[in-house]
Amino acid sequence: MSLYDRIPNNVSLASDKRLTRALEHWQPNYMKWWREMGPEGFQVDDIYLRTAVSIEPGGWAHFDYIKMPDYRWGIFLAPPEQDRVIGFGDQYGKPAWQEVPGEHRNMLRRLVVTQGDTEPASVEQQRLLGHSAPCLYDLRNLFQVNVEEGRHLWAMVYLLHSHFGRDGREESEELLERRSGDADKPRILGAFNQPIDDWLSFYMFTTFTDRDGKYQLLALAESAFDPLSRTTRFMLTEEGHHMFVGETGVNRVVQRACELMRQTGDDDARRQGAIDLETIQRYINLWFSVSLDLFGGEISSNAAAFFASGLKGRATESGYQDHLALQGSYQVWQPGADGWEQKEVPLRNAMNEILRDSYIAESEAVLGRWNRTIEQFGIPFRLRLPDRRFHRRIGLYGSHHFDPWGRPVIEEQWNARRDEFLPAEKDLAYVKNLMVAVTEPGKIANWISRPARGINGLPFEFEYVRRER
Ligand code: BYC
Ligand code: FE
Ligand code: FE
Repeated sequence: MSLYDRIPNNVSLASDKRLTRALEHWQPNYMKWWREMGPEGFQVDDIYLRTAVSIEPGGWAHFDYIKMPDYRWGIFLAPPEQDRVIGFGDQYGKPAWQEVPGEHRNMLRRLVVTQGDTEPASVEQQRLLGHSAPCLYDLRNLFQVNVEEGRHLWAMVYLLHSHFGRDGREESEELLERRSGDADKPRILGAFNQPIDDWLSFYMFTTFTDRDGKYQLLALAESAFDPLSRTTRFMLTEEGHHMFVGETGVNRVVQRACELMRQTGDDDARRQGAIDLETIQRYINLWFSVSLDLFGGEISSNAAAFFASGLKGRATESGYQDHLALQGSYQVWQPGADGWEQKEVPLRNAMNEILRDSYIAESEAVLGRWNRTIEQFGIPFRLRLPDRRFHRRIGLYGSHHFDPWGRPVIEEQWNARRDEFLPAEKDLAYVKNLMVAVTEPGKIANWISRPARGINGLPFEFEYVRRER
């Protein structure tokens, strides 16, 4: 099979010789990376996966058993919008660009590379989880997320190869060379170097970190660079499933803890082999805070430049009145003459914070749904999001300590109370200890509830992963 038969696409790959040649060179390196750094131990098994084979509504939901290395990583752009114009910034109202303007080339390449880098990073972070899946349904969902993140890498590499020439080809190779958590060649952004060693971390990551992905993609979908806008719009259609896996995953862990506490009358969920709500709270504190860092600094001249030049907008620009954002200002809590105070920041410099606000609002809604589950069991405990200042490394709050309510704490207090706020060694060890693979169809580990329904209308008992014996 020729390359363009193997790569489902709507970018006329068959007639684009230059792009085909570039991808032909890159693809074997990608496969080498996938075998080395992709899901360990499951490369020869049959997985019931969904493959996007076209952008038509039906072409999307093609389900079949497939071995992961045979997955058809495709290149898809959302359909072109006729006469699309730039929706914000200094070029507001002018025609969107089909090519990269020379003066924005470096900034744009950096955005594409940063976005692209997160995709393989997440696959690397999750590569050992298959060995401890609570059931075949979750195992399959992990792999579905992994192959789609692989496809997201293809999406960014497509942009690099078709619009950034030799630099783009070099960057594409480097995307396969950096490694999550590596001391010498780490991934670019903080959260993508954080280990994901247990399934609760995986559900937290797909709830909170994939949701950063959603908001960053929404902001890039506004881009004046039309190929980036169309690529990210198609990626967004996949993000929904990743966040679903995360949110329902955490919800099932919460549900199981409540169920066991109610059934046995024992308030100590751990004694029943579940994950206690306090530990779940500490995991939320960790993953929400590292994901908040992904929005960058509160006051950012980079963000202002991205906005001014039309490279990156706000999530859903059409929801705003003023697309120039030259006039207004934004209140940011920052160090002043007499300690911390609210101070105004020119709107364009606050774009990271504005995007973070939309993200926090949506995350609150997720917490509301988890709390409804707890409420249904009549248990008074409530989960909550930590304050945005808590446990930050990037931005204004990164060099200070705050408790989960956002109150400043001195270093000494922070050290004394750290294990109350964030997963402690003994929490991680407890959770890790629960992580034992359950591979029999229809069975599930004790610490998590069954999902409400299976995949593609199939029952929970379906054999979503068939191990090669
Ligand atoms: N870690 O002006 P500032 C996804 C750097 S997730 C390390 O405040 P800026 C996915 C920054 O680079 C979505 N470094 O920030 C999810 C800058 O460095 P320089 C990924 C950081 O530039 C799950 C300096 O600090 N997409 O898709 O406005 C699974 C000052 O920066 C971090 C994108 O990120 C950090 N957290 O914003 C799979 C979209 N934050 O210039 C996939 C593309 C900041 O001093 N990227 N720095 O060397 C961007 O839009 C921007 O690069 C950022 C940073 C929003 C990330
Ligand atoms: Fe992604
Ligand atoms: Fe994702």
